[in-house]
Amino acid sequence: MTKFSFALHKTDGAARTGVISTPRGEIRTPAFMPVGTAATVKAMMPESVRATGADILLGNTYHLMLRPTAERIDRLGGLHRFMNWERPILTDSGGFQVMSLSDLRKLTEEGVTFRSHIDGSKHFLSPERSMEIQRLLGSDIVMCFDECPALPADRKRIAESMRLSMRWAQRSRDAFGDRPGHALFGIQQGGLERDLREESAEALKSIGFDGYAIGGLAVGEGQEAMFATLDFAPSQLPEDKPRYLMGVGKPDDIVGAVKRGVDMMDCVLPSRSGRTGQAWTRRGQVNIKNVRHQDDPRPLDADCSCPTCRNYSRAYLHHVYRAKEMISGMLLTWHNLHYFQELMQGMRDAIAAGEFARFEADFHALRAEGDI
Ligand code: PRF
Ligand code: ZN
Repeated sequence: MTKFSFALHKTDGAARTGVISTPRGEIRTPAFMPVGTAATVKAMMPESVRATGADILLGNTYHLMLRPTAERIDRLGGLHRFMNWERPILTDSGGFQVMSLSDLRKLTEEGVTFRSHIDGSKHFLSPERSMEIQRLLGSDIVMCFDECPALPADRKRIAESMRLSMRWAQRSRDAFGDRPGHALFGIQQGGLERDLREESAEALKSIGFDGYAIGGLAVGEGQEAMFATLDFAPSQLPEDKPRYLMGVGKPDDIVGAVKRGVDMMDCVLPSRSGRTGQAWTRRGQVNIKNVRHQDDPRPLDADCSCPTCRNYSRAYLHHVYRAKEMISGMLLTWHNLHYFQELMQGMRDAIAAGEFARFEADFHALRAEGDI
């Protein structure tokens, strides 16, 4: 059986390209993971998600434990079977979503008690319970249970939270056990501070993980501060293991993160903004709601090969958005996911060719031209 492994093929500056091998298939890096929170990438069939170029999806412990529950998904054959996606799935551990979505949270050394945002029912998550849920789901890449303060926060709060997350990382490792073919990723915390990030990286490395995430960024600090942190954080983590920047981001965030040594990312942006009338293209954003599109026979992006751009006009996309037709979210999400995956493929090719600097310059130059 294929075990979980990571092969680094080429580096260009700090940027890296390679392949993660799992029993459910390969993940080409740098990789963008579409978000399938509730066992669906909203508005997309799984085969369509694959057609955009995705190698792996992200699922959420928090949402699935509340509805339809991990035990039910297990009885029905696991998350892959349940949602009809046979390729790799990474699941987030729940702590971050509890903090951002649930009501009435109570955090202790043991774990976190909270009320569901759906029906107010009471639940408990701990490193041990999160590992159990992610095992019941059948997740290929399991995330440690962690906690992360929104920024700005004071240094003392960030340090204490990071140290709690490191104790939880050890408990996650112990509870995960030895599961060949499945991976457990540690999550670095420590806000924007180099020494706290270093302390966190050392703690994780001494426990030992199959991959290492950079958590606690894109939580209100802004792109400049995030990039300043990414100037040192990836190099504090092992070179021979995948590095995953959680919850990032916009196309320019993604390019900047890859430039600084990140291998994996996830974000709701392409799917969520597809449902609110926002399209992302190589020339920048298009707001399909705008009346200027109502008589426009051109595609969203004449250079895009996705089904939306090959077959539909801006006028049609504008109309179905205005008419609140379901196909609106479907067509824009497909285009957005296609664009994000094409961006990743472009970066993988550029790194392999030793031309990442040129890729980055072209990326910014085309967006600066404007007039889309
Ligand atoms: N931890 C976990 N999930 C996350 C984050 C984190 O810090 C973030 C921060 N951007 C997004 N998702 N477990
Ligand atoms: Zn398109």
